[in-house]
Amino acid sequence: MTDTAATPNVIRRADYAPPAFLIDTVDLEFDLVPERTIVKNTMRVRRNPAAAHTRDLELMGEQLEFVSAAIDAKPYANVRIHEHGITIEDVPDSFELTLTGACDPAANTTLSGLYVSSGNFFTQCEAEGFRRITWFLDRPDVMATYTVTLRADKAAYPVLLSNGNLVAEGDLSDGRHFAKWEDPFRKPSYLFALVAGKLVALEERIKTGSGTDKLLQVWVEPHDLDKTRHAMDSLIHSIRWDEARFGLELDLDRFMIVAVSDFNMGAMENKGLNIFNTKYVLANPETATDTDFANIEAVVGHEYFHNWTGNRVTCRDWFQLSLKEGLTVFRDQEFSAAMSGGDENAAARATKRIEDVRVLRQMQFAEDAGPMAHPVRPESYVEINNFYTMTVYEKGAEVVRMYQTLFGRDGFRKGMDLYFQRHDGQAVTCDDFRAAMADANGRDLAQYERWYSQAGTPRVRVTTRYDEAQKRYSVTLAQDYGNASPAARETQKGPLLIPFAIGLIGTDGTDLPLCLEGESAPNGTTRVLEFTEAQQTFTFVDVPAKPLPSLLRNFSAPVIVEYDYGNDELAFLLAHDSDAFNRWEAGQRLATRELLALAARAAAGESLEVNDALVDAFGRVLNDESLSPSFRELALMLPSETYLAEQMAVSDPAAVHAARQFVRKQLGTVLKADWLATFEKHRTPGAYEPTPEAAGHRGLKNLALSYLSELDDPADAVRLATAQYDAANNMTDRAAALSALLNASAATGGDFASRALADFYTRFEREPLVIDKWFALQATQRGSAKRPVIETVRALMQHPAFNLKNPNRARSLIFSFCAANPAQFHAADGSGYAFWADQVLALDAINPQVAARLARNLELWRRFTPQLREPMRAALEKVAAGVKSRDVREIVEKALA
Ligand code: B3K
Ligand code: ZN
Repeated sequence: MTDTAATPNVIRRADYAPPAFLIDTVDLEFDLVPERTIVKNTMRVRRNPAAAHTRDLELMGEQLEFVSAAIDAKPYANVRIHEHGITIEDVPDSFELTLTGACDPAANTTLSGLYVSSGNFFTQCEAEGFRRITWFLDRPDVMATYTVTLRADKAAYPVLLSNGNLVAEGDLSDGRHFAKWEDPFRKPSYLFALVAGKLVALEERIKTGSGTDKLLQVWVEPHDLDKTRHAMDSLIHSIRWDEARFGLELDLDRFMIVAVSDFNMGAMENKGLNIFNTKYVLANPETATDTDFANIEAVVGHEYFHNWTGNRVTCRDWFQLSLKEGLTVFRDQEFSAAMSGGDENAAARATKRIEDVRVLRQMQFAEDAGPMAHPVRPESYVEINNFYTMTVYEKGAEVVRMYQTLFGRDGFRKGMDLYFQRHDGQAVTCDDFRAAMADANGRDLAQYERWYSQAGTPRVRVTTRYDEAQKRYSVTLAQDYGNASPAARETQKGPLLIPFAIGLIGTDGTDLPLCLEGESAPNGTTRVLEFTEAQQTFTFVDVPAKPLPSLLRNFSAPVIVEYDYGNDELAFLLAHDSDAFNRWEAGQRLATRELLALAARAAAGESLEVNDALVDAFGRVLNDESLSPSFRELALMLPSETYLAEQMAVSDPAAVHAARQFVRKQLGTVLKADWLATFEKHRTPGAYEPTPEAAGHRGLKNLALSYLSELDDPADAVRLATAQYDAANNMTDRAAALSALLNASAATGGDFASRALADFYTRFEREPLVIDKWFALQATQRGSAKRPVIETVRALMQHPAFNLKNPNRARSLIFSFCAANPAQFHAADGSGYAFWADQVLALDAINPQVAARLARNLELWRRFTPQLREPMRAALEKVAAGVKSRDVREIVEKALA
């Protein structure tokens, strides 16, 4: 069933060779039956003039039953079927090949290839799922035009969809019907899709910039039609934004989004037929939180933007994955910033930036520190699905963003225009993208290649010197890779081109005009220094008094900055920096420093006491009405336990938890009156609106509630949360209230949550995405010595609504506990790790891609305290001994190596 391989084969970028054959057209005919679907695949094949001659044609295929083969319509017997596909021996230079085979979608629990979910058919082909549907040159540099005919029982599958345009449909005998689709654009096989089943659509017709009519559809199961409006609006906004910002127009007459509840990831950009996890489509105020609404907008945008960055111009090979993913993440980040008002409003823009950087630092920096560390353009892989990573996506987006930081929006646009002018319709490389940026801007970007080829998180150490007599201020930057993991160190060759944005703040808190040595006049108050050497000094002249540096403004490069700020300086930056990102950053540095000091004391069994400077600084932010609510929410959120544990020389989750809870309780207690006032002030009465402003008020109000739930006497929090739970007209408030009740219960040993928890379940029993939240809230609750959360999780695994085969449900309970509840997961008795090993192995037999994600949860095991390291290693070894899939094997073998 699964991808077994005793010795995994390593695929290397250096071994790339063009395909021996090309396939120009593909004609697919499907007879859709859950247990045995017949696929007839007719291809025009020819030898590739750009490749060495081979006698045989090798096509990939997996889990397929062979039925027949024909060349130029005559049966052909010289074929060999094997584990990895089919060999068609001794073929002519140019021919029509017809292969007929069968697959079993009903038994396909991997959710790769053709599968059944809730009685409907769906496909997922990226990266290598097409070969589970039919034999093919299943690699992205083989691009063909597709015609697809779908035949199925009409009552069971009234809707039949594929890529492109519907060109024919009609009834057949025996209650069956058919639909024929043609996609006018050449595409790689990973962008193929079909959907068949009982679905309904929200439809909208729009005109795009050139005046062309387009049909937009969001397809869902009938009971979900009331949750499609936001996805449709997000799609329309995406189409408008891509026209305005990049001059890119929708190229098909019809664009479809389909929601499916069994899906391995977020969504998939199949040409004209995007398939989405329901989580990133379905929303109404009762079922979806503000975060869900924002995520839907971002993912709809992301997949839509792929139509140009990924589909029109695609990847030559999978090592180039960041060519489409990094670029498209950057595009969706810019889109979300614009939608939150960020094009006019710097504070709104900073909020989005802060959220993105938090994810990058917590997740991607951690990836860089472990055995899976790899460059944005990896050099090798065993299973490509393991390389849809934070590095390829999020660091990749930073690498794209830095072009814009260096060349400005206009220069970046010129580069994009040249990229499409040169490469539309092609399968290309990261080097091609860099060349377009370089040529459009008249720059040599040879050194910039290192951002693609070097792994690890760069560290920039900053020292400054003020020369009172000369009024000169010099800033010395030194770059290296700090304590990079061995996997990262192997790839490092030399210094990077780092765009380092800097400002200088005067004693009155305002920005100084900046004049670098050699310049005749000051130019702006933020400068992007091009830092290219291992060490470099930049000198500012005419600096009237010793300034305070604001470093790496707006996080202008994905690096760690080390500079010895004093606590008072950080408080000053938090109060005054004109760069909103760095205001937030100053608060985080202050909090991180304090929390790490407290964690060290907690680990040593010493008493804890919070520094007044931190409480004062947080109190000022809380009451600073000049700051937007969403910025205050972010600034008042302490760094996560996971992030803090990663900052320790030796990670100690229990000590981090003790320190962070202690500070939360102190902040809750000392600022109690302010939290209560904030809670009242930021209520959003009236009809729910998912706007960024309203979401900002709710976010700050609910943060106040969460701090209040930490108090020794949580009566206020319990009263407010209970009332909010009962009166809520939206999921954001209802879930936040339930979370506060769970927290107050854990903090005090009381039982304030059980009524609401039971109510929540019965109220939303028919809404799977809400029941996912019900599982996740319980899996991430604090728990206590009396009732460790693992017991709750084990009990919930027996709940009738739990289902390991549904990835969303597995993530809501198992992943939430293992990845989002570090203090409980890393219990000293190793019970969390034993649970993890059992679940990885159980999932491995069902769905290797999902199992491999969970498997990554222990990869940083060597960085933990010795007491935890041993049970972690034992759990990893247990998985290594029982693993079946190549996916999970690659992860655990790298972790143990
Ligand atoms: N391109 C898909 C991801 C496919 C993952 C395959 N394991 C979604 C996206 O990034 O838009
Ligand atoms: Zn993507």
